[in-house]
Amino acid sequence: MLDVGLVVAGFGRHYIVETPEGERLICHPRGKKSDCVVGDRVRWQPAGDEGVIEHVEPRRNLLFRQDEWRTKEFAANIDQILVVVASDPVFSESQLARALIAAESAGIAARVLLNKADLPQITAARERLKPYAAMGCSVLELALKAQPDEARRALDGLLAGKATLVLGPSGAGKSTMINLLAPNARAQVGEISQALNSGRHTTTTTQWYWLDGERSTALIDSPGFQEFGLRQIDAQQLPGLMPDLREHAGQCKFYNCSHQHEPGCGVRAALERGQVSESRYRIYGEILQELAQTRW
Ligand SMILES: Nc1nc2c(ncn2[C@@H]2O[C@H](COP(=O)(O)OP(=O)(O)O)[C@@H](O)[C@H]2O)c(=O)[nH]1
Ligand SMILES: [Mg+2]
Ligand SMILES: [Zn+2]
Repeated sequence: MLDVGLVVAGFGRHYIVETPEGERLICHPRGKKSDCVVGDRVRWQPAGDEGVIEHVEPRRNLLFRQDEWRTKEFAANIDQILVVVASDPVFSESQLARALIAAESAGIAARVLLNKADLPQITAARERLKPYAAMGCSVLELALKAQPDEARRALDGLLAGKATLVLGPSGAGKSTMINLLAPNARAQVGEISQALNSGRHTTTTTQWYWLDGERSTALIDSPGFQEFGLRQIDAQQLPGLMPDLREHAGQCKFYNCSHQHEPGCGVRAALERGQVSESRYRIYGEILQELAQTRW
């Protein structure tokens, strides 16, 4: 009988696997293939001080991004995604939209945390997020650093008992949130990760943090928000993954309407009535064009 474990970090072909008892050790996949991601449940067996991963259990879900050249996984088996953006620095709406489309495509619930509510730029940021709230996406406004107690109270219930993948641009407040909710975060990354990380160019990799002693609530911090390729998505599926467009696509004259130039388009009619935002429609067009490009 092989031991079970949870992949809590990955560094190339080195993975950190956590045992049910909470111990962490370095594991390597058997053979050439290296197909584990953080959040995977694996079967492994000891090999000296380290371990060999023999088998990856079937995944409940997998969030990934794909550009023209490669696929990059964020994490597997997650309960929800929290996209953290801030009033300052100004966030890219395109990246936000892409993250939500990827979540929808993977069947994972997503919500938005708008951080730095204490800054005057909050008014403009709130305005930019209105179409998201209007299409049913939950937008939570907080000040993780300026009002940490209030932030903690707001987040505790949303996160309890779940594994939440935290995504967002640099400077939004992801580390602030992890340090607020997992005060021993640095210790959890631990010496193993630090050793594996030293000498590498990138110090940012996906990390799994437990927020409670019972190890029932987790935050997963993952880089890669900046280049959110969606090449895995079929162009025809795209409107169905954008709730505000989807709502009006049923009114189109043509069942395979691309909502670009066709007559009798329900989405463009909604755009004209102001029920679909200009920016969302523009982002849709940009992604559609990307997906229509031939692959090599
Ligand atoms: N004004 C303000 N600054 C914040 C708040 N939360 C975080 N910051 C600051 O924003 C900067 C970036 O935060 P950090 O957590 O490192 O962002 P990350 O790159 O997403 O991990 C830091 O200087 C934080 O102190 C907040 O609620 N209000
Ligand atoms: Mg950070
Ligand atoms: Zn249409």
